[in-house]
Amino acid sequence: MYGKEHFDKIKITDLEVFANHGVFPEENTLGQKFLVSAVLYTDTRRAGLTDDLTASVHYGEVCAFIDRYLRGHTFCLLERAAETLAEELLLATEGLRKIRLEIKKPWAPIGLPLKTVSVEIERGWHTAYIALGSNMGDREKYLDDAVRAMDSIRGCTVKKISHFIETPPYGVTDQADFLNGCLELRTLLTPGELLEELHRIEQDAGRERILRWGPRTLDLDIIFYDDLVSEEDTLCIPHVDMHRRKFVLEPLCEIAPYKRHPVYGKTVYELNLDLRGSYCQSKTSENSEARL
Ligand code: A4P
Ligand code: MG
Repeated sequence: MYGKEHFDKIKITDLEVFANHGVFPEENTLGQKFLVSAVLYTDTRRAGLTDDLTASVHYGEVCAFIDRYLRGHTFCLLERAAETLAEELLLATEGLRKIRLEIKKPWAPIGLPLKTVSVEIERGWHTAYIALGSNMGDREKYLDDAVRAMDSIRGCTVKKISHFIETPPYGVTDQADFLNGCLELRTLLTPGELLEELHRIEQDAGRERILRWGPRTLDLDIIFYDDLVSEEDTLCIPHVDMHRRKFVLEPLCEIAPYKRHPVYGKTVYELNLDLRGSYCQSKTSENSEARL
């Protein structure tokens, strides 16, 4: 699990559900016993102070949901049952930030005596910041469509959007001006899955990868994903060059000024100030060189 937030826990232990999951056809027809345990990560403080159930996660409803879901579906694998159930619970339960889910199968028909076999997973909501850019065609429409497309991905909700700003090209400077913006995304996707979705949205916008840093209908980059540090070539998070890019920091500063870069230790606001400083300095030194 990424991030450093701490939550309270509501625990459900060994909820018994009679269902039909398994790779053998007999299992799918006869059914068997499953035991479900869950740790629900949430904030119980307000419920603790007010004694108001609606301020907390209702464990009775969660149990009923688990029972209904596992009896209403038939999966081959415990992995699939756990994965889909965890996702459905996170989508359906307000205030549920993370879940640890274990599904045990004490009667697993493997022809050997065992106490139980189980699959345990932990899933939760993450916060990602995405930079958007376009310098071809109807730039505003490309960015607006991209915001809508991101919001409609299953398990993704756009929480904040910056204004879009006009910026001169960075890197390859011999091209049209860009329209840039940033947004905050609440997501259940892993960083890799999120990148795949962003590539699909870029492709739907007719994006062609001809020249690195070249003109594009739509560019979507992951700037932060919680406090994750990932150093893979195909996915470098935080974005490797974000601290040098005014066209990223300006709009990001509008929606997340106090978000702290997990490696440099500075807030977006501070990084933006630094960039302005160095930008002014380089302008000054250019001018002083010109005067000499
Ligand atoms: N990749 C690695 N890390 C990431 C990440 N955090 N987010 C990989 C997204 N992708 C990431 O990107 C190349 C590969 O980077 C991806 O396949 C992915 O696996 P790309 O989008 O195919 O190619 P690109 O965009 O041409 O290259 P790059 O290096 O991503 O360019 P940038 O950094 O996106 O910069 N000037 C202004 N004013 N405004 C702009 O928006 N944009 C660029 C492009 C240049 N100049 C600009 C702007
Ligand atoms: Mg890119």
